[in-house]
Amino acid sequence: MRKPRDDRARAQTSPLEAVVFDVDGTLVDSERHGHRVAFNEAFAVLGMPDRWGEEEYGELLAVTGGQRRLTAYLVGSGLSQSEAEPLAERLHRIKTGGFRDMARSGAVPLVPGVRRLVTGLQRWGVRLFVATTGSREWVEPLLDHHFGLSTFERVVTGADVASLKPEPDVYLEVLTGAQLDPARVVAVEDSSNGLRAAHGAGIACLVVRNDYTDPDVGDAELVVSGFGPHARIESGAPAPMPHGLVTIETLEALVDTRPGVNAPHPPGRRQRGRHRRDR
Ligand code: XBP
Ligand code: MG
Repeated sequence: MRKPRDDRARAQTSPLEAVVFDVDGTLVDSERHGHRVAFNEAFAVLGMPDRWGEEEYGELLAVTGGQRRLTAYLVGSGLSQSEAEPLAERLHRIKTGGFRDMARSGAVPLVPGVRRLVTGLQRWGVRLFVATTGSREWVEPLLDHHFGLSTFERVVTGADVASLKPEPDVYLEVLTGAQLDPARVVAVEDSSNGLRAAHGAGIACLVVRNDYTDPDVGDAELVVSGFGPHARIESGAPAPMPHGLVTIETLEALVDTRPGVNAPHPPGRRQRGRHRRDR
């Protein structure tokens, strides 16, 4: 693998200006033994018999945002919307406090190999951002514990936008806030909701699969089995992965296949084909 040259030189010559990382399932392995446990503990605190099993939780993840997930589950369990919403809010407040404590204590592990990629990108001078559906109350202590908050130029969470993934709002907020050209940005995600959000903002997307990743991610510029070493390309354009590692070279290869035109387009509708390179 190439040795880092002068960061400024590389950042200026690289087609990759910024990388936007999703949190749950991408930076951290947080759902099965983290959020799901915190939700079950919140049910117990309120004396409710509900417990989300590992398989059931994988299906519930189709709804992004813990409070929305709880509301949808409670309505699905027979409560009216007006009964479900306040209960979901109470449960989510308890859950968020519990997960924040887990995050602070180091009980939520990194996804294997992601630290190497983050520090490598940092060394090359690539700007780093976070775009998550999760709640700032636990997102910040979690990122601080693992990376130090200063690693990311901006952290956009679910509370900062009107609509959650798969809507593109969190990614659009990163782009506009940092005045980034989507053609020079790559998103790193683990779910079809995240993939659709990135594409809705006109950003190329690398999906790193985990055991909760749903099958509908074939639209991603690249799908890999992990960050490596020994990770495999599962679908998408061939991209360099030296020693089975996702590196800056892997991500640089994706900025040339961004979906559609430069400007972000309405969520859900993607123009296919290569984008105009008006640089
Ligand atoms: C995944 C989510 C979040 C978490 C739970 O977020 O949908 O809702 O499951 O966190 P990401 P909250 O975009 O990082 O994959 O309870 O705070 O929502
Ligand atoms: Mg995720």
